[in-house]
Amino acid sequence: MATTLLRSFEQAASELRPQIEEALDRYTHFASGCPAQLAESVRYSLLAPGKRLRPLMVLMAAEACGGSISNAMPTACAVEMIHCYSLIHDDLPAMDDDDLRRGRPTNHKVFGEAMAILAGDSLLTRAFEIVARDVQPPQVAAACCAALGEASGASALVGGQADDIIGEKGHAQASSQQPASPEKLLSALESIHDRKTGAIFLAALRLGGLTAAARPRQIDLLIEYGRRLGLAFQIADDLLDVQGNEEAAGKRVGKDADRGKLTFPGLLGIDESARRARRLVAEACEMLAPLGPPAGPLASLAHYVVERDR
Ligand code: GRG
Repeated sequence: MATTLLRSFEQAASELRPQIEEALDRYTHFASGCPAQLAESVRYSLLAPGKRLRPLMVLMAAEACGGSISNAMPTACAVEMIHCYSLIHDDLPAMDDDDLRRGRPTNHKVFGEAMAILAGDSLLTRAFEIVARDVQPPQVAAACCAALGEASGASALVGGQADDIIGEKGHAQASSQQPASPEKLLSALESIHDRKTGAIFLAALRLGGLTAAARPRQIDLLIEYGRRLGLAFQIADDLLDVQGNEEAAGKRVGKDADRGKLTFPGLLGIDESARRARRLVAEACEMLAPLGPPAGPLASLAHYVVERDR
């Protein structure tokens, strides 16, 4: 079953990814005020070989609700741009300080810290420009902008990142004092990931639904699917950091343990984490059942998320 679903994910993704790449390329030809070095820095990270999971989610969610790929494409690109901005900024020395991303040296290693910050800023702002201008009708564009702003703002992506940074310092101090209970640590970990990873996943699914003029019930189902998918993705990401291979992953592995970071395998062990991820995927797919065959690609994506090696 899972092998069939994985094959069907590869097939759907191989049809959609070239369309996503073409649109991302088109959307990053900036007007004449943009310095060549800044454009190069933006395109270096955005057009690097990412998995394109979030834009695939937008497009597959739209299809699951009877919408079209062409209507959903601007929001798919906007979500990928916000994701890419967050990776560029996360890799900076002031944040996670990484030197490898998507199999290449990180943006600041090539263009310098200032240009990396500005590339992230350009991607974040371009995302909203594209949605406001290219999504029709205007009420849907406004709803998409609001959902994107919420998911990438201080109470979600940025807030989760801030808590992660605050937590890393607090964790180091707390480990010399009274240790927190495993339940408390698990709930703190889930809260950070709900905001750092989950919020953008949910926004991707919501935006896909909105561009397809989905009914509220359809959006609710996508969100319930997305909650479970987001957590499964994060558990899989933590497992890859323990068991993965740097060449396949295209980023440094083993760094969570090096930094004493709170992770799912660290709290639950490898086997229980893997079981939990598979259970979440099964539950996620159950949520899609009422959407019928058009939601098949989303089900296959959920399986890919826990089976992937990068
Ligand atoms: C700087 C505001 C700000 C936020 C940073 C994205 C992020 C928040 C941190 C990155 C570190 C991390 C491990 C995040 C959680 C998982 C994640 C987002 C992994 C990368 O996503 P993939 O695997 O990457 O979909 P690709 O490169 O394939 O798009």
